[in-house]
Amino acid sequence: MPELSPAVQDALNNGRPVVALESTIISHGLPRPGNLAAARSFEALLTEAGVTPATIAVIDGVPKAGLGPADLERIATDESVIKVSSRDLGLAIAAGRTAGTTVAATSVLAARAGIRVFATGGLGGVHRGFAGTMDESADLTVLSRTPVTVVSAGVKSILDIPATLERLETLGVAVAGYRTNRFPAFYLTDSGEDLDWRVDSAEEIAAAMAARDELGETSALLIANPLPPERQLDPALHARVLADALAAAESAGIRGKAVTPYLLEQMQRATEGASVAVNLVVARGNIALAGQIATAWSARQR
Ligand code: PSU
Ligand code: MN
Repeated sequence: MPELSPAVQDALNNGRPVVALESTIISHGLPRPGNLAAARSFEALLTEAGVTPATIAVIDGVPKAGLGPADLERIATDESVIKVSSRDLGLAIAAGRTAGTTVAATSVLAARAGIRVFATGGLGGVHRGFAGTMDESADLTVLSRTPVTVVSAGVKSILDIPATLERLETLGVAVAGYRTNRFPAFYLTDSGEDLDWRVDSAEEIAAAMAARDELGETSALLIANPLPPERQLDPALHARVLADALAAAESAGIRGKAVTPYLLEQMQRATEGASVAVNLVVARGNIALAGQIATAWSARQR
C-alpha cells in the first residue's frame, strides 16, 4: 500500500532518487486541457534529471505511486475524478473511486511507500476569514504527523499567511526558506513574513532530514522555495483579482473542499491565464528542487 509502478519499485529497491507528485493540482488546480501536458512535463523534468517521478492518485479504488500514461490521462481528463484529502482515502478506496490526492493525502501515501521527498505548487493553509468559517486545510495537521520533506512555494496567497505560519509552528512542522529568509506566497515571491531558517543547498536539506530521523521526528520538513521575482504575478494585479475572487466565493457561498479550486479558477479567469502560467513556473521550480533533494538524500544513504 500504495501500489508502486515497476519504475518506482525498482528505484526504491536500489536506493535511487524518487520524488512524489500530488495529483489534485492536475485534477482540480490547473485548467483543462493544458493540465495533461503539465502533468507530463512535471514527470519529464524529473526523468531528465535522473530522478524517478511517482505521481500519486487513487485509480478505481487502488492507491498508486507512479502512474502509467492511461492513469495520468484519466486524472487530467475524467470529469468524475474527485479531490481527496487523507481522511477521504479509506472511503474512496472502499468505494472504488478515482481521485486526485491533495498534499495531505499524497504525503500519507508517499510516507507509506517509503518516498521521502514530495513536490507541490503551494500548500493549503488557514483561509482568510477563518474566524467565521473555521476553514483550515488538513494539509497542515497531516504534515504535523507525516515525516516527508515537502517542497512548496510557501502557501497559496489566497490564504491568511501569518495565521498559517503560526499554525505550522504550533503543529511542529519545520519550515526553512530555500536561499531566502522570507516566506514566499505562491504567485508572489515574498509574503513579507520572515522565516527563522534558511537553507542554501540540497545537501544541507538532506543533512537536516538525516538529523530529524536521528531525533525520531515524525513531522514534515517544509522547504519554502520562492519564484524568481521576475516570474511572479504582478503584485498590483494580484491584489485586485484576489479581492474580487474572495468576494465572489463569499457571495456564491462556496464551502469545504470546493473553496481552493474555486478561488484558483477565479484567479485564472480574472488574470486571463496569467495565474496559470505562474502556477506552472512555481510547480516546475519546486519539482526541480525536490529532484535535487532526493538525489542528495539517496547519495547520503550509500
Ligand atoms: N498547489 C497548486 N495547485 C493546487 C494545489 C496545490 O499549485 O491545486 C492543491 C493541493 O493538492 C493542496 C490543495 O493540498 O490544493 C489544498 O486544498 P484545501 O485547501 O481544500 O485543503
Ligand atoms: Mn478547506
